[in-house]
Amino acid sequence: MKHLTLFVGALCFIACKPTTDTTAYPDYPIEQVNLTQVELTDAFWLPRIRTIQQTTIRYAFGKCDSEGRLENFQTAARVMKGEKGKVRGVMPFDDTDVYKTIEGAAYSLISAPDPALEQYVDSVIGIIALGQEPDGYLTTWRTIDPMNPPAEWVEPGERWTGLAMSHELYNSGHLFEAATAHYRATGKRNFLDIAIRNADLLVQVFGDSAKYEVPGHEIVETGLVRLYQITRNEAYLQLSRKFLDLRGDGTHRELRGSYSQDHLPLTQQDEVVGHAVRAVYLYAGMTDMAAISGDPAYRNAIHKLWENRVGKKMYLTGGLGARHAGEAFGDNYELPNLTAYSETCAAIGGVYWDERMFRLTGESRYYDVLERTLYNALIAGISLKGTEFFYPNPLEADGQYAFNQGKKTRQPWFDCSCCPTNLIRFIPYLPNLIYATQSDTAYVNLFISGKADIPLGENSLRIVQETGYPWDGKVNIHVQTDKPQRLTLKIRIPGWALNEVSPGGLYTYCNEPAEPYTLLLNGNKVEGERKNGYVEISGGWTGDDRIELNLPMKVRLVKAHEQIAADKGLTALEYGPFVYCAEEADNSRFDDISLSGETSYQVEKRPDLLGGISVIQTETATFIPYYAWSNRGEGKMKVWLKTTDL
Ligand code: FUB
Ligand code: ZN
Repeated sequence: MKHLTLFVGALCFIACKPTTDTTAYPDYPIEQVNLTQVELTDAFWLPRIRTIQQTTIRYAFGKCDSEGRLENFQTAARVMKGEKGKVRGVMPFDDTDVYKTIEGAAYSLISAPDPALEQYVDSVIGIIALGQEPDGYLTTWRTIDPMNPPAEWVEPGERWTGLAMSHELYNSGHLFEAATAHYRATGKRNFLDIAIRNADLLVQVFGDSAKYEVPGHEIVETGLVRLYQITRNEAYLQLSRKFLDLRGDGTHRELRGSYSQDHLPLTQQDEVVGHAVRAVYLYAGMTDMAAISGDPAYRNAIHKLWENRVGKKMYLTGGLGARHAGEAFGDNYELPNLTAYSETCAAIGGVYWDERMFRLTGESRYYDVLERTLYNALIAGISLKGTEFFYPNPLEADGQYAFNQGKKTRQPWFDCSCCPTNLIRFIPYLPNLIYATQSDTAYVNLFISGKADIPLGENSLRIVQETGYPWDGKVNIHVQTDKPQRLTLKIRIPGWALNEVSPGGLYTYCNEPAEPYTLLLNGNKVEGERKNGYVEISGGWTGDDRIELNLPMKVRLVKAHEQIAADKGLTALEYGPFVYCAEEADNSRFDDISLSGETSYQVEKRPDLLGGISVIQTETATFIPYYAWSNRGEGKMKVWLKTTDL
């Protein structure tokens, strides 16, 4: 049965009025400025968000339909009525692709209202409701045919059997994340009520004091918190906390080991380990708990984990996960390039974690890593057209190794399509990450053109950003208030503009920096110390003030820590927030490319190439931003290159 109708209407990128209380994360000291308040005009991000809205969401719903993900909900309904049924698809978490596509659609509906899309989403939610059991249980494969799971690595049996791999709680987690996003976007309860019925069942089953189970693939922890933040039902928060507290505690159950971050109590963990996506979702959940409960043990642990990640286990691109085996983090400094895993989902999870760390601490270093991931490992995951994807994101391709689920280039979809649908849910969510507030302080964290109406207690602030970032380092920020006001504005100065590749010293720049940044307020230079990475402008705003930030951009050469064996004797190129690479398509003598401190590196704008990029040009080679590679078919690629004199 075909469910898909065309739904993309006219886009009208206006900031719409929130239909519900959209106060996000009231439990963190710092709050996001919700995307309902932000209207983008940005030349880099707006086209990308539009591509997701106009192409990728429609495409993914089509795949969910043609590959049986929607049908599974209907089959589950028939099975509940006594008929026999067969599961379609090969993953126990295929249901989540439907949820995640709704989540992306919901965020997109806030910035671009589209009644046809909203109606289509409602019809999909109606189909999901069919597959929910009367007591709230919702995992279609188990309802349809519990003795015949879709994959051989899933244990057959009744509900909750083999939780380590069954993905029943992972399915719930994505359900909660998507349903809360949909409720915030539309004010409708249809999806939220499905989530609440499911969460109430989880509370009943897993909240029981005699139950000592922990989820397999984490995400239900953050999902429950999101649901708590909307419903204020403390049972959801308590269950999330219980899942965290039980992990790694072998008193009542057999531990699953480090693949599942289940080898030590979480508050004693200090090394990021195991399945990378599971891990970063877990650490985001721990950060929620540190913020909400204020428990210093969780706070202490997440700081140590974060330092380990960025100081010893992160790719230059922000990518996470060194090993294909187990889709996992490697040992400290184990960061191979050709065989890097760096799953797109892990980059996205890393960003979700970084953003929480910022809201907990107010330190810009978390945004430095977030930005590095965003412009490199994360957007590399999707093609310029929006319909081809990477699952792993290696930093080298030799034209031989089929790194992307058996292919040497991007693929239109996967049997396990976690990465495409994660991009769908993340990219339209991005406007939430540009600004933040704390009492009478507003933070500018990302440089993205657009307008934002920023509530600050009794007051409010309108910010208009105009910038050519990330290709250009000049940012004009127009600050408007209704009347003169005393407020503080904190503007993030990116680490790359301060000669720091990333916190923790895993990578360092090895050529001369550009000129220092400058910041002018109404034409006058703003001097003074940065605090926590921010230039702070406090005091009386006149109602109409202009800030000009200039982040001089220059081609930078980067070296890796000497303990990263894979990068020994090699150097990489960066320009602004971008990591660059050499791709065979631009370089006929690809195998001869080398870098040197003496080489002259020219930056050239190429509006005609790869959707409009700046290339770095030397006498013998052309380099493109890493995110743009593999949009011209198979071929070789390298981020780290032989270096003659550095
Ligand atoms: O298990 C669900 C998702 O599938 C994981 O997050 C990905 O790593 C992929 O294995
Ligand atoms: Zn994935």
